[in-house]
Amino acid sequence: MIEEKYAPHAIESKWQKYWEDNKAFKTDIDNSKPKSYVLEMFPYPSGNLHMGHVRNYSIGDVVARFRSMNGFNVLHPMGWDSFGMPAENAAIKHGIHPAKWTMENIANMTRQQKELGLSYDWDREVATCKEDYYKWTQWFFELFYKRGLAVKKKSAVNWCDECNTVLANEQVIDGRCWRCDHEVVKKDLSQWFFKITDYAEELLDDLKLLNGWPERVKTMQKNWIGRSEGLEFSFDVPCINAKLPVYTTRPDTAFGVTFVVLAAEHPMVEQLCEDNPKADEIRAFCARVRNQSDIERTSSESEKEGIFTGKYAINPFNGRQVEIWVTNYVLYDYGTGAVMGVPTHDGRDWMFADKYGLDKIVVINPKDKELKLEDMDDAYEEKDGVLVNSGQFNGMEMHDAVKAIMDYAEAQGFGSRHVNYRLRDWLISRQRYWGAPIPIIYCPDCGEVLVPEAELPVRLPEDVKFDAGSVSPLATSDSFVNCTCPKCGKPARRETDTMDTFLCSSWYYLRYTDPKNAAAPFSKEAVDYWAPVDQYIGGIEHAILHLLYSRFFMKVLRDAGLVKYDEPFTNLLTQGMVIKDGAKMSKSLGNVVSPEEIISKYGADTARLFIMFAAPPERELEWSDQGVEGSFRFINRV
Ligand code: ANZ
Ligand code: ZN
Repeated sequence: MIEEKYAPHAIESKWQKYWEDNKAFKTDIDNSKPKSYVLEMFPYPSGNLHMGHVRNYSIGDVVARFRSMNGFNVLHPMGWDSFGMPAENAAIKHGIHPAKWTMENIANMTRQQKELGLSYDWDREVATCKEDYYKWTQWFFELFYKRGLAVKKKSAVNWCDECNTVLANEQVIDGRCWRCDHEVVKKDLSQWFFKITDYAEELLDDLKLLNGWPERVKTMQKNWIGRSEGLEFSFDVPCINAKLPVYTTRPDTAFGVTFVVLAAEHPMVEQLCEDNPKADEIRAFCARVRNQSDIERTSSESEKEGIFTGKYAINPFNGRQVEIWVTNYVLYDYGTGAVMGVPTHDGRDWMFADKYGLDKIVVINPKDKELKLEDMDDAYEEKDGVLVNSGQFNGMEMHDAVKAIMDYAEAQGFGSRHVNYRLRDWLISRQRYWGAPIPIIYCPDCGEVLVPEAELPVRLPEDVKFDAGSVSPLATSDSFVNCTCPKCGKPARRETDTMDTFLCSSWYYLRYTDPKNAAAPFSKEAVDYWAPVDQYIGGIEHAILHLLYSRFFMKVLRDAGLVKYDEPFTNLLTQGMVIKDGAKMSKSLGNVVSPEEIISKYGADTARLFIMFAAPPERELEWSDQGVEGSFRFINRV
């Protein structure tokens, strides 16, 4: 029988040993060859490889080998995104130190990767939880701090009660925690932020440089950054002798305003409560709204609620006096936190006006028809039509009117054109143990002080209580917390929060170019030769998070003179999921096929061949036992 001649395990272990002994995939700078940097997203060391990993690495391995056979000098490294919560949860549950748990998982997964026969230069392996790596993550924090891009500020932040930590906006998916799916609540806390919003415009504009990225990923980033152009202008509020600025993307509807609405957090609410018989009621309403989650407040189905303040504002376009309301559907941290209400042309305002019996005025007619309020059962939101009931702007086409009305507001001096972004600053502090400590010291006299570079890394302490609750476990270590101020030498305290692990993964692809450098995160020579990554391969779930943060890092590092490129990843391939019986392979569904099982039965080449041939890399791959057997028979014949 033919099958007896093909002995995958004997062949594979023989060659894997040869590759290992001879460092077959070791790479160095070679200026005589064109370089190619091929990279798969590094994994979190959960303990075992799953088929998604196998697919990811098989695709990368094919590209890397193909390029080196074509004469390129190929960099193809592997490493570990090894800070993060599962290690800490294992410590709480089973009393194992996170470092031990992590290192054991790395050892097991490395063995599995080697059994897959992947062509990595193992001399370049990095692990973000090791001191020689997180020293540089802290160094980057300090770089951002010195450039004014790392700031501590108090704000209403996303909090997960299940994970006992704050979350970045990017980690809140439909109002829920990205990790545990728990509903996220708001808490007023003082936290560290990276000012990614300073780069909003460039992050958006430079998407056009990314010809090698899937359109879908670029669209997701574009929507996340959310640039909008409009008019900011002020209503007069005579009763308190103040101006109330609003932001609108539809200045053409300015004559249709019948009320204005404030976010519950808006500072003017308190001013309007002075000498106001309804003050207690208004304050109670605001307190209730603040406790609502963002899903409750922003979803299009959710109930629009409000309370009339009893006070009025004057529309500067037509002198009309309109009621000032406080609502749950205006967000405080977008635009000015106040909105002009135009029920006839905005769906949310329509629902709100219906509920509270507020006036409606049509100011845009579709080109071919005259709108009558009595026939309308929803707002007319199309950006198409002609102005009516709008004074000197009547009869104008709406796009022309947008410009004319903005010009008018600017000429009259009560408004100006404005660009707004939906992107918010990146919240990077976490109340968790297993991450890189933030290298800051608080001195009673000197305030916030950076740990001197020569003292990095700030090491994770060992004498901590892992289940510290809502404070960082680092706060339970006296030997860690108590220190002396590097400036004045007086007793001081260390910051006890650690950094979001997405910070560790925002620069790992640069460390691979020079992984053992003890004097710098990487040398100029190495990074200039190898970067940027020519082909990046990973899952679509990182379309915003990791890929946006890495782009931001690259731009800051470029501005600091450390790299000479604008973008980290020239070409991006987002591989499809591996599914079985119509669903994503997952433990909870019980439809997992373990790579180890397939390899022990058929060998790694069969597994890799099947994965590469069963579907195009970007598409879903349906697992098929017959397909695997077919691949095995094919290799037998070869
Ligand atoms: C009046 C109006 C009339 C609006 C109309 C729309 C249609 P984007 O494109 O996302 O920037 N808005 C402004 N600030 C807000 C806040 N803090 N919370 C909730 N909504 C807010 O959307 C801008 C539009 O969203 C603005 O234009 C404003 O409503 C609303 F027929 O102003 B518009
Ligand atoms: Zn959570």
